[in-house]
Amino acid sequence: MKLTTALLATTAMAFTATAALADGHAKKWDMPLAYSASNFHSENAAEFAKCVGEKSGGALEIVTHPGGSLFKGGEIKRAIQTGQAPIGERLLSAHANENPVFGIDSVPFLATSFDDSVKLHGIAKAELEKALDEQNLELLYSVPWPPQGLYFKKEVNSVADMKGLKFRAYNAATSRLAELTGMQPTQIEAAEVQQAFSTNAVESMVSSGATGYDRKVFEAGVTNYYEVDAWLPRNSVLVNKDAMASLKDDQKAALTECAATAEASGLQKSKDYTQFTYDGLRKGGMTVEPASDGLKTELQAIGATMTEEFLASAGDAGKAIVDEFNK
Ligand code: PCA
Repeated sequence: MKLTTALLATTAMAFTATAALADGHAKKWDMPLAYSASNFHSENAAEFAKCVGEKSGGALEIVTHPGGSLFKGGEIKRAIQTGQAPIGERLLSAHANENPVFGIDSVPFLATSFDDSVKLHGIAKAELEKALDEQNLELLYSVPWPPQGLYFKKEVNSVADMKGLKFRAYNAATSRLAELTGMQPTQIEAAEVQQAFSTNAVESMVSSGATGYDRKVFEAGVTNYYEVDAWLPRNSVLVNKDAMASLKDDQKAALTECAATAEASGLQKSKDYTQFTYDGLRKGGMTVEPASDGLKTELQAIGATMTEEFLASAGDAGKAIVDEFNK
């Protein structure tokens, strides 16, 4: 019976796909991703792609390219804007230089938990969509990384202990954090993080347990992770507006439905991955612990400076989001 049902389903799918092929509206979309295939964002995107293929009856096939294999993280947004890729995933806060509101998820100590992250995103979403629309982009779904903490190759108990360290940054906020703690920032893609640590090109970074675990930084001389819960940056799946407009209703419906599912399942994966990766870092030989109260106090003072800087740069729109969030 099972076999018959499966066969029927396959036949139905093949039929729809044939219909899409016959009138020429079947499409294949390449989807660049910056992070490794085993990372939860990439796994989530692969499930999203499968969902779209099934829901559209084969009329829209999405092929994910993880690990920066098609476009590197830093190139993905532009590739989608210019139509070189119809769809892709990007850490939007790395583009805060284009529009400060893109950096809303990386303001230190504004939104520090998964619930906060969902709340802040809900408030900021309309403004983000407006900014993206001006760039020929549409926001399909967005998933937070786990809370951000600090990685070092030594024990660190204060900001003074960080002075002079070479620091791996992933956006303007992380570079600024390094400057304010006396470290020397360089932007490096997650895909190159292990290499950077093992060659001593960097000695520190701020990131989630997820990225340290995915990149096995404990094999590159990293010994300490301090839980700071400074913020939860988001990966956003973006679509080129012209590519979106070229879709038929069946394809559009599949995309939208699967995006809603992916936003929910991605959030759950991120939550589940947090403890799992802390355990993984420990198994790799690292010390994983909360930052000391003293260090946290110092970091919070830096966070206050960065919040002021964000408000000064992001204008009325930025202030309205922060005020609404803090209400
Ligand atoms: N990992 C990404 C961004 C935030 C995170 O947790 C990275 O380090 O590039």
